Amino acid sequence: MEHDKNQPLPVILVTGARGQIGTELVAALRNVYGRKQVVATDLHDATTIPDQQRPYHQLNVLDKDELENLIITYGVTQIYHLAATLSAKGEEAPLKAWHLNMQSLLNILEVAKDHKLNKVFWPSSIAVFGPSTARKVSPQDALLDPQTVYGISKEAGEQWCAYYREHYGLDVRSLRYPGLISYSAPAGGGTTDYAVAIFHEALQNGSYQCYLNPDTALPMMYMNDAVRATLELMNAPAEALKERGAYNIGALSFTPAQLVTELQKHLPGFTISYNTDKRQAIANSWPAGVDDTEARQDWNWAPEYNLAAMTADMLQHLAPVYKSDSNAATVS
Ligand code: VAH
Repeated sequence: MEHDKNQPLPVILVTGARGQIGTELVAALRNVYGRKQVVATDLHDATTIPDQQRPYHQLNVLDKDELENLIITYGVTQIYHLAATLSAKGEEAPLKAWHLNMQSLLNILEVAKDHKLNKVFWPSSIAVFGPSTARKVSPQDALLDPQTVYGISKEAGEQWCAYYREHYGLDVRSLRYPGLISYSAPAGGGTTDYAVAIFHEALQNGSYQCYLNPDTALPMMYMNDAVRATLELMNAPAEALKERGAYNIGALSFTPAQLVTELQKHLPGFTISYNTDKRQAIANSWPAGVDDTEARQDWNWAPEYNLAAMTADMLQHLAPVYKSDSNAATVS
């Protein structure tokens, strides 16, 4: 994607910039608009950030005054608000997760309204779905009946984003991300994290113990597709976007057993074992896949990575990381 030279360059603030999505989204945004146009923020101390990853500011998204100060200082015109507590970690401290996920979003929506920002992106999740579509394919207009605090916060967040769009004319856009798989940053506290950890464990130890049953199908997506979907949604003409809530977007649906079979094509000696934990109940409440017809119709969404392509790309990037490790498996 390229910036339309007839448009002024945006100044984009990203929260949660050091997270799994943020790490890649910041890089993609800087590639399109230039490094200095993207202000990365997260909880990490700024002294730990290398120069080539600046501008960076330490920011607690619950600190509305500091958020507003950064918006004024940099002349921010867009916000990508990624900071949140994910599904599994959220169940360990429900009210803390609710407070972080909701108050941070309300802070973002308020300052975006007050400073008349052009656009806001906020990720929802397939975690908004629950028993009414559990283990099936969730349509865009399915009943939202989340069973986790994270999912409840995403359902409420979708409603708040629609409220600010309808009452204040704020251009807030959102995607219901499936489980995301990437090599550049670890997943952080989600139920789908196994699909990232399995690659690291396969290369480092040649084996992995999966906390979900082998036949638990979940909607998944390679991060390259998720980042492209985000940029394409944010650059779509506003009048094309007909959904009041967040858009379903789909790419893959696979079980741990199917991922293992694909991995073993490259790592024949890789072995798997299964020992389910509380995350199985969360996965059981989620759909096996999503229907993303509306995203394909409204803004031409189309995934590019299937399971084979994702697995090959993950191993190509991660194998060198573990190559020096004597126990590491060799990728065929
Ligand atoms: C989680 N990775 O597992 C996130 C995601 C659909 C799952 O929202 O909580």
